[in-house]
Amino acid sequence: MAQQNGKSTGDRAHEPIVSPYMQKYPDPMSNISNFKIIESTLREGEQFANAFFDTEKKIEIAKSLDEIGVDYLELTSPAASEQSRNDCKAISALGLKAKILTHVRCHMDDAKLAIDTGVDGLDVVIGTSSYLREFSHGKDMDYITNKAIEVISYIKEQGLEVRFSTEDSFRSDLVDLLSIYKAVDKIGVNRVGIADTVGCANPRQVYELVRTLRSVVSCDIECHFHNDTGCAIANAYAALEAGATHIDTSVLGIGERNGITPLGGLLARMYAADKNFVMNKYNLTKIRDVENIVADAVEVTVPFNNYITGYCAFTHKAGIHAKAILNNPSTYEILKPEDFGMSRYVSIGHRLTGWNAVKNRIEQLQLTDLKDEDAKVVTQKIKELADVRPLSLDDVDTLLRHYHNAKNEGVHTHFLNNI
Ligand code: AKG
Repeated sequence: MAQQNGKSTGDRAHEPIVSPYMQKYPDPMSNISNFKIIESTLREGEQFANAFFDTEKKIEIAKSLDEIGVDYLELTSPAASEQSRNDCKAISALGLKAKILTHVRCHMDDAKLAIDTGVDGLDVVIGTSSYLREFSHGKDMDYITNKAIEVISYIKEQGLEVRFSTEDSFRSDLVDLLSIYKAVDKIGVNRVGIADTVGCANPRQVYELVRTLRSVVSCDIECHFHNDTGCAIANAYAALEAGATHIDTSVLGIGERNGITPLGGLLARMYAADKNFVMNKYNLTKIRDVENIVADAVEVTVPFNNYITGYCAFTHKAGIHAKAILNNPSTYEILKPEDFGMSRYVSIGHRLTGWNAVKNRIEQLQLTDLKDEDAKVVTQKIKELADVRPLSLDDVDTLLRHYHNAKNEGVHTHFLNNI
């Protein structure tokens, strides 16, 4: 870390019993307190530019995600390659708590191949926007609907769970979408999927589409959001509010282009909405482990401002913030770092520092002879020095210790004047 910090000791004695961030009134449409995660690092994540996961790495990631308690793992199609097919078999045979899905084109050959791998279910997809119909597969809506019915019926006959999704949903014709979802709902598909394939949707559009769809189908609704315009988490939240039941995520959000809704970011958002639900269902302290595994595997560093695990996610700097945080962390935190296996830091070696934070460091160092007045004069000295360059925690500690010794010898004023 570029900046060294002192750990705070604040408590939450005055924390309200009911979280102020929760939905205030019951909303029968909303699933923010009842949703499932389809974790797609081993499918969408494989589409990230740097990704290459060998079987061993896939198993390590799968087990790590299973420890968090995600509901499903989605794997690359067995039609992609021989190794992808073997990996579907290997992960299905692990006996994880999460259900195993693989993601296939809306095609009988792919469906047959996938069923033979031992997965629990198939996520079937086909493009429905005019872009994809014209420039990708070249099929019209009648063909797509008939093919969807054939493939879904076959998968159901084999006793597997099946989801049908329209790729590029937000640039597809609404009447086309609702007609095909209605048709597949009628034959008993388990879920329909909405995909913001190009990351063009905003939360309001998501809310409207999911809400409309909710009134048309009785099956579950899964949503998949790309993050090209920075809305992937907000869109997932809006989808759940509108009645979606399942959200696709990947670790660190990795995926095609700049990826999709990140697992950690979604869990942070949902924790703020319903902490009890999220904490009872998911092991939040394991997020950092899986992020480190994936970051390492795809040769990226976890971003400094990453949700929850970024190095400054729980670092407080400004003197006013530090004072309040030390009295009660809820003043400037909606996420409790301990709930995620993380620690809070109060940064003190800079010119924005305040004497309360310095006093807190004095207490941590057990320099009990130093009083408030001492903390105030040393704070002034830190500010003076930090106007030239930021100080490390070591620098601050050394200053405090030397000041403490100088005070015991009665020469502390002289000491400070001569630095
Ligand atoms: C996308 O459309 O971006 C996908 O990756 C497919 C999503 C889906 O299967 O719903």
